[in-house]
Amino acid sequence: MVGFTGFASRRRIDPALPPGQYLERGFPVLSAGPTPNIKRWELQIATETGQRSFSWDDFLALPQEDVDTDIHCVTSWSKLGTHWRGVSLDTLFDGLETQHRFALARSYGGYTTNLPLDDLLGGKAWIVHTFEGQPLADDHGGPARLFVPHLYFWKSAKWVQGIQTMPQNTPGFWEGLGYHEHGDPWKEERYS
Ligand SMILES: Nc1nc2c(c(=O)[nH]1)N[C@H]1C(S)=C(S)[C@@H](COP(=O)(O)O)O[C@H]1N2
Ligand SMILES: [Mo]
Repeated sequence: MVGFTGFASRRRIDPALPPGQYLERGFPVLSAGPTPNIKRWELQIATETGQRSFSWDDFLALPQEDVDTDIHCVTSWSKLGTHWRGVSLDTLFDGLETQHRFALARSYGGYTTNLPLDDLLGGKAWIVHTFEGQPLADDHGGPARLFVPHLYFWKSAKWVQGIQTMPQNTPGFWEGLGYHEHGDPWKEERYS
């Protein structure tokens, strides 16, 4: 029956959609500023005890993982079954000690977002460079973005330049403007 294949019924019955989300088949671009012009890409991972930096070649030489998962934007769209490839944050933090419980990701262009370290480690977050088998497009954060799919997509900083651990949960860009410090889509942690 035609009526049961419509948007509203799909939204009601699809158990993969968190509350208040609708299914998006395209891939909207949401950027708070212009796409930065990155001349020489370098990634820095820093704690209070040490720092690692990776050139593009260093980064690609690390163990790569394929991630098949859903993504959820706080503006209410979700995409199901997306495919990404990149490096786990566990790999990037390997060998760095920290007592800190929080982290701030910062991007080329100045965007920042904060999150508990627990949400970055333990196989939950990556820095990805490939989407659906293609190099990540510039407007989606290419050449590489943070990817934290279990949280709302604003935590997935595009054009990521570095991740720094912090003793306190200092707000990033959207968090400072009233968005939730954590952002779990299943708990609808949209605003603070
Ligand atoms: N550097 C940077 N990263 C960012 C943003 C941004 O404005 N700048 N927007 C965030 C928000 S609010 C969302 S929903 C997603 C959007 O990613 P997309 O444009 O690839 O869909 O990127 C997040 N990462
Ligand atoms: Mo967003």
